[in-house]
Amino acid sequence: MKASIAAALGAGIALAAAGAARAGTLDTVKKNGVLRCGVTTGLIGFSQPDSSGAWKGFDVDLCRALASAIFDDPTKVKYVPTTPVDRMTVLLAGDIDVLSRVTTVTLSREEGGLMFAGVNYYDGQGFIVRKDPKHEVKSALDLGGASICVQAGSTTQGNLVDYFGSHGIKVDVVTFGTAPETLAAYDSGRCDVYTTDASALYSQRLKMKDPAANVVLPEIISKEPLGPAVRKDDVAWFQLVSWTLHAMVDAEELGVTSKNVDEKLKSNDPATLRLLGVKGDLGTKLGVSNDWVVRILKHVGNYGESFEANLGSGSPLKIARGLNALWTKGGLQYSPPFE
Ligand SMILES: N[C@@H](CCC(=O)N[C@@H](CS)C(=O)NCC(=O)O)C(=O)O
Repeated sequence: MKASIAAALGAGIALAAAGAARAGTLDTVKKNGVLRCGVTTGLIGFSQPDSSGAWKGFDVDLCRALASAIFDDPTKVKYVPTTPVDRMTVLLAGDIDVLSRVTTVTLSREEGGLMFAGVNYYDGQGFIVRKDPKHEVKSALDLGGASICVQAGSTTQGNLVDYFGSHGIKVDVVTFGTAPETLAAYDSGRCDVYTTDASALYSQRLKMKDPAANVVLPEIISKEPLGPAVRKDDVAWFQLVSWTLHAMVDAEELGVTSKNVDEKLKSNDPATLRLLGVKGDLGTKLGVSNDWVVRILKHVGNYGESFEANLGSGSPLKIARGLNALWTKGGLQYSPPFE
């Protein structure tokens, strides 16, 4: 091995070790007795408090899964609402332990100090317009001259400029600081169009005066892989968050659910026994108990169960699995092996 390569590798290993030693997020969480999870200010299906004030949703389930793995108690979470503008500052300042809120994985965000632990939802940016029999809009390419409401601090704004700019179409972009303001502006007729991640359009449509009077256009103009983020300085914490996501996906693939997990402890499938910690010591090496995945599955469920309950057939959103189906069913959700 060349000396320069060896030196670079050595430096990398030293840096990783220093990072892991320095941050100790898992120890902080254990000491606090609660996980501080950054969520949205309210987005149905992903993170939204119910009528009793309890946070519910697909991104909330990741917080609950982590709390289950660490404390065997999904309620040991403090939810911290964040906006697209302040979410990264809040994480970098150490005010939350993990950010779990429809945030797109991008290089500049990682360069800015974040590390994404994976992708829990493959999304893309879409448009919603009011149905108008006199002036039917069938495509985003019909939107020349339209005013478009968009929330600041999102990838959405840049994609919009790129898309219409590259098609030589002039539009009027109107920016708002919060989701309720953006939605209210569109719903009251201030804008002709509302744009954000397609999943969020289905969610926000439920809050409109007359949801059925609005239609989502067919174009998806960007890639929005959404995932939980942590600070870049704690590799061990990053791995726990990352493998929590994987555990939920792997459980779905292996057919282990919240309902049958006890039975599956007696399975004769080696991959299932390793995932559930009956064989090996994968959990303790991550800093949690060996039955951490059993805890996640009992309290939260596998990836498919969480998807269906919050976003899919068991929810008001009725979003199809699409790209978020397992890789074995034509989608992109794929867990590396628990070995
Ligand atoms: N995925 C995009 C967009 C995220 C985003 O701004 N989503 C809006 C959709 S409505 C949102 O979550 N708003 C809720 C809030 O601000 O609390 C990003 O990471 O920039």
